[in-house]
Amino acid sequence: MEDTEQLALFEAKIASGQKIEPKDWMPEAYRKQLIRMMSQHAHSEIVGMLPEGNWITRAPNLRRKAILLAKVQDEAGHGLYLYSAAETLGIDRSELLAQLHSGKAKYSSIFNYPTLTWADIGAIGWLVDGAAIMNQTALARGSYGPYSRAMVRICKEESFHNRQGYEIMMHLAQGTPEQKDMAQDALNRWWWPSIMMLGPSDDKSPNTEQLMKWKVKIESNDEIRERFIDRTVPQAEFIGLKIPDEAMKYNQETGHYEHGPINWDEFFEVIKGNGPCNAQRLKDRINADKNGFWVREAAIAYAAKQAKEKLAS
Ligand code: BYC
Repeated sequence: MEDTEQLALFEAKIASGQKIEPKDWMPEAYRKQLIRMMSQHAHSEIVGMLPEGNWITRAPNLRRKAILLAKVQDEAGHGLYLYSAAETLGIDRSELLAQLHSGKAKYSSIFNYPTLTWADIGAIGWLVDGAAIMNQTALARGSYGPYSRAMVRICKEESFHNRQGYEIMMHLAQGTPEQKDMAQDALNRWWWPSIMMLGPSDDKSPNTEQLMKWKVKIESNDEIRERFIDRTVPQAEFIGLKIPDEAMKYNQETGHYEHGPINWDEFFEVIKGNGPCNAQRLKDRINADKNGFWVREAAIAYAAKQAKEKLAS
């Protein structure tokens, strides 16, 4: 078939809500955009393990430690589903990881901020996983089959992460004055980066228009941000914490909260590599990759041995 005919078929499928599957014809730009977005997403999952992993040995009790261990392990699993889903587009995960390690590929801006206290672990679960779910429940309705299906399970796990984070914050907010201050301080530091992680405002987002036409993105960055803020502000009020935005107010007419100006200069600096922890995160990720080499090699050798034995039997 001619490309124009194939393009018409592809567009008709998307318009009728059918999924695009790996063996279906797709425009090269669609494939490239998906690889960009899905690999960034996968990288965010495994880089996101680093700031949380820092607190596994310092969790305040055994129960918290077990929960945090399980959460960090879940993030590795999310990376695994997403790299596998990205590979269906004809790229190898070793190439994707090489792009991450060389600094060519991005990962979420949010993980370039430090986790200074235990309350930061609560703030990440509540705010970062909370923002991620808002985005990912929309992505679960997206047009590329393997990505949208990966999102379904990821969202279920992120909902649990979100609750565990909020529960940490609720506990601290009801604790001693020092604990409440710690929770408020974590909220002060994580609020703005969390609302920025949903991507630049729509007027500064070059990819949104095309991605929405292809139904890869179902909602724009600002639409998702609005939903996240509407859901989160009452949660902060409920546990007696204050959103660090003097301009934040509820608009009775629209039924939405209005926020103060977002520091997009900071966001663009962070995604250029100049955030507080970019260099550290990349260094730690590269080390994790090197230190895990023997594990991957042993796993491949074991799988090959098993396959050989199966053939021989
Ligand atoms: N960080 O045109 P735009 C998690 C880039 S992890 C860095 O709006 P798009 C978790 C963007 O790539 C969840 N870069 O882009 C894990 C583009 O640059 P390039 C992470 C960002 O794609 C462990 C430029 O800015 N979630 O939950 O239409 C522990 C212009 O942006 C960011 C995902 O990755 C950012 N925040 O929309 C705990 C979701 N935002 O590539 C929790 C998947 C924008 O053209 N991704 N940029 O050079 C998406 O949904 C979309 O890619 C975004 C951006 C909404 C993030």
